[in-house]
Amino acid sequence: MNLTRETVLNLAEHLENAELEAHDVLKITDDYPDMDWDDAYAIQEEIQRRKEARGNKTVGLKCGLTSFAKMKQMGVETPVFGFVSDYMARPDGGEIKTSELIHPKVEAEICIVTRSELRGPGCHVGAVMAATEFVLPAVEIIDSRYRDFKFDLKSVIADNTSASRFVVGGRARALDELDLRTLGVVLEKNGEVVTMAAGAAVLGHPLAAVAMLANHLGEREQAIPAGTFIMTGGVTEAIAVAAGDNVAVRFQDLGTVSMRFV
Ligand code: 0L1
Ligand code: MG
Repeated sequence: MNLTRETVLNLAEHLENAELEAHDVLKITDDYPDMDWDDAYAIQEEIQRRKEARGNKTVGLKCGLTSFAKMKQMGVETPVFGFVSDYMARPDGGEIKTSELIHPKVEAEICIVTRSELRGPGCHVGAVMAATEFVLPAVEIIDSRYRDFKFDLKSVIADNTSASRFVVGGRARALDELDLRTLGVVLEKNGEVVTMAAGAAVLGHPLAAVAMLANHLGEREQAIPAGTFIMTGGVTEAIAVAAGDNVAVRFQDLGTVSMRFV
């Protein structure tokens, strides 16, 4: 690590305030170019600690930048990992207040809930399959705190991978009823199809993202506990939304997840 503990705490407060007050900031590596990967995840962990100390429960883990479309959109080549908190959840078919957000975008995600612990290193798709309780669809609303979504990977990790809101669909399915690679996803905004993809867009198989997450945590001597909700990352590029937009994402075999932005 290159940052002092005091700087990590200050940057966590700075980024979390930007999230909670819905204002943008410049990417933090502009001022801290020596920040390394461990510093970035330490800032994210401090944001998580702050939320939990305030009574917000961590309710899931997220993989980001896992699809080729998203990597191309953001000009990066490595997935990132973050968490979601209870207050970020919104009901399927419900409203999302844009006044609480900076510049939201939506992405369609295939998610799982684990039945048993996953621990890296050496975690692979087969191990994730064995540990999957069920699969369910979701839409993530990302909202980078960085001006114009301009960031580098370390800055975005520190900013909890732009986590902001998420909507989970109500139809869970067993993994052996699905082929996650060919599972089609169609994203509609205001009744028009704006993007689509199949599950294999996420690292060839969405569960590969979960294996990467387990291996990432394994390097930190942490594991994914049984019963964890995990978002595997957007299958398509993210789509910008504004007040007045209606979004519906149709997941093959998993139903539709919808929301309106007000
Ligand atoms: O969930 C995601 O893929 C977001 C990763 C962070 C980058 C972004 O804000 O697009
Ligand atoms: Mg995402």
